[in-house]
Amino acid sequence: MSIERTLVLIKPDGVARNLSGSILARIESKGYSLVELKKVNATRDLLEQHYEEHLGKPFYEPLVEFMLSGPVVAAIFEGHRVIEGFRCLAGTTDPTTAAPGTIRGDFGRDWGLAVQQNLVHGSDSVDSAEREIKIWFGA
Ligand code: DAT
Ligand code: MG
Repeated sequence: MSIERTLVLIKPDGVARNLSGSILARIESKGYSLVELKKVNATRDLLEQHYEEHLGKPFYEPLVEFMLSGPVVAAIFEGHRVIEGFRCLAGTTDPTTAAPGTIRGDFGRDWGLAVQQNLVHGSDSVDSAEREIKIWFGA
């Protein structure tokens, strides 16, 4: 068994469209356990830490602005292989082509903006999960 924890964010588009409950229900239905949950207005400083790997990319500034545009829901989920499992449930980055049945594929699409508004974030490795959980929830 490899019990992991992952950071899940419901981005401002998901919160504004009242999809938080539906998204959290899908994660719980797959069998992962909710450890922590909060609604937050992120600060630029927090987002710059969270997205440091994307600094300098063309979508970086629109991404940070989008994440500042409204509250997000931050959650920690736990379970065996939850990092990979949640990313699979979320679907690929571009919501237009994310597979039907995934969160992004079912609820999202490309709105023609500078950044993909794709409803959710999930950590992509054990190291990122540990780093991101500290950023959003503290040690
Ligand atoms: P993911 O969220 O699937 O892990 P990522 O870490 O590569 O994707 O990028 C972070 C976010 O930045 C992503 O959820 C949406 C936005 N983004 C990524 N690539 C993009 C692109 N080519 N054009 C516009 N927005 C993009
Ligand atoms: Mg990522």
